[in-house]
Amino acid sequence: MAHELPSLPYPKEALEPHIDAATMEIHHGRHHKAYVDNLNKAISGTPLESKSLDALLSDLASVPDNIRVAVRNNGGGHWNHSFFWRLMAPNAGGAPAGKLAEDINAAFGSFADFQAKLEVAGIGRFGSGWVWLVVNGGKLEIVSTANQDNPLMGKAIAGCEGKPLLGVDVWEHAYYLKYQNKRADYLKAWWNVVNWAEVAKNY
Ligand code: MN3
Repeated sequence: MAHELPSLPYPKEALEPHIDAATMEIHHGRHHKAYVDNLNKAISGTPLESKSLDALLSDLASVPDNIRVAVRNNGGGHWNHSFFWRLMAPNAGGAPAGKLAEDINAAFGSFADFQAKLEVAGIGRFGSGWVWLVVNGGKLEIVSTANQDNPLMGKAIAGCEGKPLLGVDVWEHAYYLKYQNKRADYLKAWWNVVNWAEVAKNY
């Protein structure tokens, strides 16, 4: 079955003023849609059509050479954005609770230290990519990937591994309309929309 663009779990203006409606509309309706369409085009007529997206991305080595880059970029783009929309919510933000909060404090020193480290990783990603909180071998880690790579792809391809709990898109298309070149301001604002209940569910 063909991959499908998921609906946004809230209206496009719901994350205002932190993430503007125009950015959400273009990001979801054009960028994410293009990843879905191009993934479907790449795997059309191949046995990969019946594989789940997670299975495709965690075994890119088995994808034929001639479509591997297309599957990596567009399959990664589809996965990353489907994950990203659910990590945000209106009237969200604040701080995590429970075991997730305790483990973040243990791994990074404090919630504020965790936020600072994630912002540094996001600012430090040259060009386009993502910054992630993952659990890897039972430990929480902050990692980043280029382009539409993600930790599911594994160390050999993405340069990191682990189960993503949270991911922030640091491509310019995620923030340029409102924040222009100020990625640091976007990352600071993003804390106001993070849906900690969803992050905890991923944990
Ligand atoms: Mn994006």
